[in-house]
Amino acid sequence: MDDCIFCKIIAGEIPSTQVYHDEVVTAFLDLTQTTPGHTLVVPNKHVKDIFAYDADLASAVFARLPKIARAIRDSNPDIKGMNILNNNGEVAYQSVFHSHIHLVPRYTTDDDFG
Ligand code: DGP
Repeated sequence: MDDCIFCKIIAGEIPSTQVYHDEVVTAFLDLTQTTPGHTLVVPNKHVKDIFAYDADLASAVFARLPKIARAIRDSNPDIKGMNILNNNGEVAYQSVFHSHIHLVPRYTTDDDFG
């Protein structure tokens, strides 16, 4: 998609801090860094949202999450957990309309912990 910011990131036309890439997904740091290490896992194929996935793409994308999540966790001993989130549609707070899964590392030092 010509005007899709995530397609441009995947193509290397816009810089990002990439943490993982293979033939199915690209993972890069979210600009907003809700917590340090906040990562987006994005299908290389442009799909708007979860409603546009077929079963094969869903299997391929979601099967990669544990490996990427472990790599993020293992990068920092202070990461003790992780929120995994996926927004679909404007009413669900999706703001970039190329499907993506948020991996948000959680720390015992997070402000709201405890
Ligand atoms: P969502 O609201 O679920 O659609 O999340 C979109 C996320 O994308 C949001 O947390 C910020 C992030 N984002 C938007 N533009 C860029 C960008 O150009 N680069 C990176 N790395 N992240 C972006």
